[in-house]
Amino acid sequence: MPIINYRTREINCKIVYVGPSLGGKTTNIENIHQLIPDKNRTNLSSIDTEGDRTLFFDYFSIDLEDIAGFKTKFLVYGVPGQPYYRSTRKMVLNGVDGLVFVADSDKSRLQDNLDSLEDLKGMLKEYGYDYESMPLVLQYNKRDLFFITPVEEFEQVLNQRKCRSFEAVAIENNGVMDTFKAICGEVVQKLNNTLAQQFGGGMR
Ligand SMILES: Nc1nc2c(ncn2[C@@H]2O[C@H](COP(=O)(O)OP(=O)(O)OP(=O)(O)O)[C@@H](O)[C@H]2O)c(=O)[nH]1
Ligand SMILES: [Mg+2]
Repeated sequence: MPIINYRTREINCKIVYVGPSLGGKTTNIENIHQLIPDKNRTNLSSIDTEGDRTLFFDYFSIDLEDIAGFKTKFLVYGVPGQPYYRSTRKMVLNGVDGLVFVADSDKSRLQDNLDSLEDLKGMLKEYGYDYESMPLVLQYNKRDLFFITPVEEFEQVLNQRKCRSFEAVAIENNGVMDTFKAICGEVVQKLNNTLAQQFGGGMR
């Protein structure tokens, strides 16, 4: 549920990139950040990284135009994928409104993708969030590699909810914005439903 502050008339929607370590979450976030005009976004903080591996989290926010008199922001986070950093991942997931699961298409990492999804479901449950109704988009990244998990297999084992999914090559900025737009759309749609329930009207 997005944070709606009626006094300051602000709405914050939190989008979190999850998935196995080295799957491409930070690469997605860096590319999105670069494509958003400076005036509409904060700097990107990649807090505590070691080489390619995020040890804390990635974060930036985007100011949208005022919607229905509310200043609306998307807060974009990327968690650390390494199993060891579960407590940090869980902290970042607090208050999440939408998820992008970045899967690594490298065939040898199929089990890591499955483990990461189970870990995610477990953390959402611990917060009392409903995985089945949470806005979620899947991204099958690294389609440029030679030995890759076929999309049909990913759809069967990772996408039982039949969410929207995208193939991507994040290092070439391929599929990155399509994925991001899809999750933004889902989050706004859910926000609309919430506002409509509360006021009988929503956002356009
Ligand atoms: N071949 C290939 N490499 C990619 C692609 N996307 C990202 N990478 C590379 O994969 C490595 C890991 O990418 P990151 O974006 O740091 O992965 P991450 O999911 O943030 O990893 P953690 O922070 O450890 O959870 C980097 O060397 C990227 O350049 C892709 O589409 N194809
Ligand atoms: Mg990272």
